[in-house]
Amino acid sequence: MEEFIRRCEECNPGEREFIQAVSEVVKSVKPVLDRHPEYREERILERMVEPERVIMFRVPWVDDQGKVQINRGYRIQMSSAIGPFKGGFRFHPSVNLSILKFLAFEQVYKNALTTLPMGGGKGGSNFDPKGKSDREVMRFCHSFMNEIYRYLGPDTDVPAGDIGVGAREIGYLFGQYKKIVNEFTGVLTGKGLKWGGSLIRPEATGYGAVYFASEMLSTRGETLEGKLCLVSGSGNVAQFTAEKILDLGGKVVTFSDSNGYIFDDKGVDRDKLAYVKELKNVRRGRIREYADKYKEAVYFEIDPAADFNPLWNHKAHCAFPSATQNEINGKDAANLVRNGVYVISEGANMPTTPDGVDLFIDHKLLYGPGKAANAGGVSVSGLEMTQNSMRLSWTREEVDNRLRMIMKSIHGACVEAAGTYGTPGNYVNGANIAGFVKVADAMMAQGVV
Ligand code: NDP
Ligand code: 2IT
Repeated sequence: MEEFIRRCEECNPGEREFIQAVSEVVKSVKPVLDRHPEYREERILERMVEPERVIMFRVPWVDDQGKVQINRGYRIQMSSAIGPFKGGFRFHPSVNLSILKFLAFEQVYKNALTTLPMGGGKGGSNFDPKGKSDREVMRFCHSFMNEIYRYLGPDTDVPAGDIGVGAREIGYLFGQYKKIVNEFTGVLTGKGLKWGGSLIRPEATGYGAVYFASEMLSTRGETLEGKLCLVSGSGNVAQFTAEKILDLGGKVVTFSDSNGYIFDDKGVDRDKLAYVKELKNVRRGRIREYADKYKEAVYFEIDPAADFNPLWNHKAHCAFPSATQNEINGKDAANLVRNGVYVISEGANMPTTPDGVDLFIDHKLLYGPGKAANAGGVSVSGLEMTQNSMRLSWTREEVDNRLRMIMKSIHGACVEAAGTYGTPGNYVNGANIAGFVKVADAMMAQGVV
């Protein structure tokens, strides 16, 4: 296994996040490979860490001053073993090959867990939508689609949103795809409700992460009622995580963005949540403004150079990291444990560093890793694809019920796989093993392709 990781590092130099994601899966599935030598014989793992296809391309566009701007676009088509490539686009200045490969790799196992037929992919650009006008975002999205459209299709590769890609960006991307291909198809998910989108898709990741936390709590005969919750981020996932926590009787005391976080001792109520949605989705403002409006809240800057994030250093029962990768390091994890947090449900992808993950597992916390806990988003994307194929749309209740059932089934699959391989209660092993076995068996059946 060490040799495998070493070779992987050699083939993918400098890809820190990708190696981090691969290492975790390799560690989890070792007992599966020991029990099933046929996976080793067929070199399943070696094949899984090599994307089926990587597309990198120039994205030129013209800004409002008439100046030419150039960004880099990517699509990682990681695995189509169990369905068309599926996974979001991320637009953020930090985007690079390593980050997108880690996301695409995790997406493969996540999508396998959803019970729906979806392969894994991820894409995006180092384009920063912050501070750009709607017209600039539109011109960028159109240019991005001018190149990537030829690799997409409702039965080939179906992207969606992620950081920096929401309803506005999906609209512009879809418009250009339709224009070029001259077909109205379900080639993207997260579409507007009036043109092929699914009810509950915006809510799905956050709601799903809370349903997953409820499932974990139910193993101890508990619910979210009365639980004190820390939420990071203030974007799509964070907002609907908070909404569902409120629905289930919990209390949310934090939100953040890349500059800082607010702590609201009185709790975020429905009105305050509506304010955050308007602040972030309409005005595209900063979370600092929350503390200007609500005097009971305090705002703290986050120092990116500090070795811990003070958001994770408050007394609470549950934590819902919903911003970005590696936002909880070893020290933050220790602070969470010390403050009594015993439920962690990851809305973000890989938000906890490996030493943090080990600490949660050693302390036997209810720790739901991203690829299980945040699978609700892509699950409802899968349901959007189904509705598009059938050319009809389900009600809110129908989609929400299916989402709840899927999260319950993912939880069950994790518990079962973890138990089968001798690590009961370890959702990291459970998610990695259950996802791996499904994809590996499909690859075995399809031969060396
Ligand atoms: P949004 O763009 O809506 O929101 C992202 C939030 O995270 C913002 O508050 C943003 O702050 C903050 N953030 C982003 N990057 C950083 C950073 N480097 N450091 C600190 N804060 C940061 O994205 P989503 O809510 O959609 O995504 C959040 C997480 O959830 C990501 O990890 C994503 O991969 C994951 N996810 C999303 C799904 C979805 O359906 N949208 C599905 C499954 C997982 P700021 O405004 O300052 O940038
Ligand atoms: O990380 C993820 O699962 C997403 N950003 C959602 C992907 C999707 O295709 O809905």
